Amino acid sequence: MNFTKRTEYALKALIEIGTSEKDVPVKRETIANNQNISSQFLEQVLIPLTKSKIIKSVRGPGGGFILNKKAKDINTWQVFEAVESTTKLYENKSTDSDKDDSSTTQQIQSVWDSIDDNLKQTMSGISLADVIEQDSKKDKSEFSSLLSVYNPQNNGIFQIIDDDGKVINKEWSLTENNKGLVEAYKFMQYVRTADEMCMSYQRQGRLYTFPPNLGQEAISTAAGNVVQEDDWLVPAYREVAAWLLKGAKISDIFLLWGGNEEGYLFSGAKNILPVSVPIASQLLHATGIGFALNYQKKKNAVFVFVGDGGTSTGDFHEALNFASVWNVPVVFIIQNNQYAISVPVSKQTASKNLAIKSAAYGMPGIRVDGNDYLAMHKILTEARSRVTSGNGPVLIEAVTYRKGAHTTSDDPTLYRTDQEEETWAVKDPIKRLRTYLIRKKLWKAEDDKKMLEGYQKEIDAQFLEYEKSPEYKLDDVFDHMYAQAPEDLKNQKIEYQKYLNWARGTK
Ligand SMILES: Cc1ncc(C[n+]2csc(CCOP(=O)(O)OP(=O)(O)O)c2C)c(N)n1
Ligand SMILES: [Mg+2]
Repeated sequence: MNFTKRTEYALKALIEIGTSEKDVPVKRETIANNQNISSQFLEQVLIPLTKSKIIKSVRGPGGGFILNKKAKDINTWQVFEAVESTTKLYENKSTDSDKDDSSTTQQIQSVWDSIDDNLKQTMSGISLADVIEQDSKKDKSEFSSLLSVYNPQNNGIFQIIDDDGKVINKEWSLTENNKGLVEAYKFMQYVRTADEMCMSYQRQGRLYTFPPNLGQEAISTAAGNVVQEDDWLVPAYREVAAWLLKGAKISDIFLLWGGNEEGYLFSGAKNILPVSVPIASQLLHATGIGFALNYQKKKNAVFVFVGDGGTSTGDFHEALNFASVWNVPVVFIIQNNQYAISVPVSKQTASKNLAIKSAAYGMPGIRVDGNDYLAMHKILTEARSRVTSGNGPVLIEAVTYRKGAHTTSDDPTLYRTDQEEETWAVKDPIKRLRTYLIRKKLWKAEDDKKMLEGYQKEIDAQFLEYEKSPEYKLDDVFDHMYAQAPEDLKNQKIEYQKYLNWARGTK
């Protein structure tokens, strides 16, 4: 038995007994599963642990033993030290019988002295209970079973309701109750109303730009409802519902697309990052936050968004690679809305689908119908449960369709057909959930009108309020990038000032 194996066996044996509530000896078979029962094991592992008072009594070779203290009070350094130093003592004794005990002890002492103090401290900080917990980690979520049915290798896609809102998949338990589904429907309608109004404000020159969420509301509403207060939300730029449900205010969204960086702060929301326009850069931040959560031993998740186009970036590869290597609690959500501006997903990748990319990184991946709120809520709930139990990251490809333009600067009629838009119109996420609720008598068709009118009034009142907020300073836009602004930037600032004077009707 070599140096590390001895400690490993000792730890395994202690873990076994540590998981038992009662003061019973570890079973003979348990030890047998870990090593060959032998007098060597008794001498090199069990007796040293008895001498160091970690074990109270040993019942014959491999016959079991009883711990002296509770497992949580024993640290791994104590086990290491007990097993290794005492074993050395035995080995030296048998090979060099002339040496007396005191010189052997001194020799051993000098070995311990040379061991790096930092290592010793780290190992002393890890209790056996931590090791036991890590050892007993299991995926208690249904994620793995879902994965075995909807394997991206077979191009499977997880759905609960069809395009007509009928349940087509009864075998999976629902994670959202009726009340939750009605609230989700209302909220998706609220977000769509805000979305349409932002497009209109931009056309009136009251916002600078806007990337519409139209058609993708189920994904971010589900994410916003699954993300917990202490979880982290790492946005791209097309998931307004999730930001609002995390605690952002609609005024933040107006500020943001009105060009005021104050909007990026999402000041009322806990554990959220700013919107990220540099494609896929946010994925690296998510992996870093996941690493920090593990380091701090926190049991929270990170939810991060990226588009189908974002999967072609180097950042996507780097973030997913290290997320898996470091076993971080991150749920990567690809909103596959079929386009990156005008580039269709067929020109984005030669892979069978986007979820399958997870295989290369050693993490599970699954395709989900992103226009099916019930399926999205289910998969994100299971994913959260899985990652927060220490099982590493997951990749979710939410298949959807960007019904609107890329942003207010884009014209999709130049690169896609009416026929394609009509095919996707029947899959609209709000329409589907609405039909489901009406069929189940949880919603009445006639209740929409009043609700939508109320939302319009509310949003407009908030927009008028936002328009009263002080304008950002021109210096904020130009003055913080360089200590000495280059000439072209100085000229841009002058030009921009002229434009603002013209726009405001002043000279
Ligand atoms: C690093 C980087 N390169 C290019 C751009 C310009 N750009 C803005 S959005 C976009 C397309 C992104 O498509 P996708 O990832 O599918 O997200 P979607 O807009 O469809 O939600 C591009 C290329 C950018 N913002 N950042
Ligand atoms: Mg896209």
